[in-house]
Amino acid sequence: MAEQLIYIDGEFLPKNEAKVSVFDHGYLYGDGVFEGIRAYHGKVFRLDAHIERLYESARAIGMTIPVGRQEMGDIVVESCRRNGIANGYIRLVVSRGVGDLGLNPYLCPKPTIVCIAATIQLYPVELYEKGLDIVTVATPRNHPEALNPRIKSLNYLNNIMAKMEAIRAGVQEAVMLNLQGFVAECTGDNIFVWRKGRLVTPPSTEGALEGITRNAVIELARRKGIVVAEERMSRFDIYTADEMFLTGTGAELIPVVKVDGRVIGEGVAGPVFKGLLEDFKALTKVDGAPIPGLS
Ligand code: PXG
Repeated sequence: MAEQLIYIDGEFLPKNEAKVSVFDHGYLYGDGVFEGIRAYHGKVFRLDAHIERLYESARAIGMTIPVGRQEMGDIVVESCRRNGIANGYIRLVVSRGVGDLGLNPYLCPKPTIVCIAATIQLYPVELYEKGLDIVTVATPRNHPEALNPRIKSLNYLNNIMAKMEAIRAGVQEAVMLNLQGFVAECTGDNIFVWRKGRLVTPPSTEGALEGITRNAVIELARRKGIVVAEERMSRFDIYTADEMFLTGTGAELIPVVKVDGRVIGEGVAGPVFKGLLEDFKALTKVDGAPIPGLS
């Protein structure tokens, strides 16, 4: 395959030349926002929703992205086209840009835009069949009035600390609670449980990112007549669930079969999960912004 080309501020550069300044506040302070996006079958899945969330995150941190939404969408599609990515993962990053060594973002004249079109494998492939064994961790999700989890910011330390706890405990993923002790989300995934005939997921006000995969799953479930509730959830609701699964652009849909040593449901990927996974796969075939020459 030809050398990977990375978009940086208006140019496509070969991978080994694609570099950002050490004075960029994305690097110095984690000051910036990003999106993780997937392409399936030559189409960028839910591109408009990702662009919308990126601009909302930017507004929330008081950063004006120097290109319009249409152009940003074109950057994503063109990054896929140039790299021959029909099925893959796109990382779109807008950082505060180059400034000096002080925190002050107003001294950064222009945000830096980077787009990487590549591939990703978040969890080992066999776990998509077998299901994850996960734990609740002590690190709480960020308080919304400190750094709102609805902002997809470059500041992932909160989630990274939680992920480290999970890995040190010998599992792949962490259930994160909010400061009130209610279930928020995992480190890079939203949480769903199937319990007493309803599909339940925490609302974004409990400390969850409003995931694009999550929203797609909610739509698909409702379309087939499943009752979906966005509802405050405690660990009790997880331990007593009939099924559990996670959703995210990186993870896609993955079953969870054990939490904190409790077997969830029958301890295998359940029928509600399997049905929704089929529907999700079908959706990725038809939904998305076409990549010229690849769709
Ligand atoms: N919560 C958090 C904290 C996330 O970071 C999600 C939920 C799911 O949202 P989407 O819109 O993707 O359905 C995310 C997304 C990675 C990786 O490299 C993480 C995400 C996406 C892609 C890759 O770990 N997280």
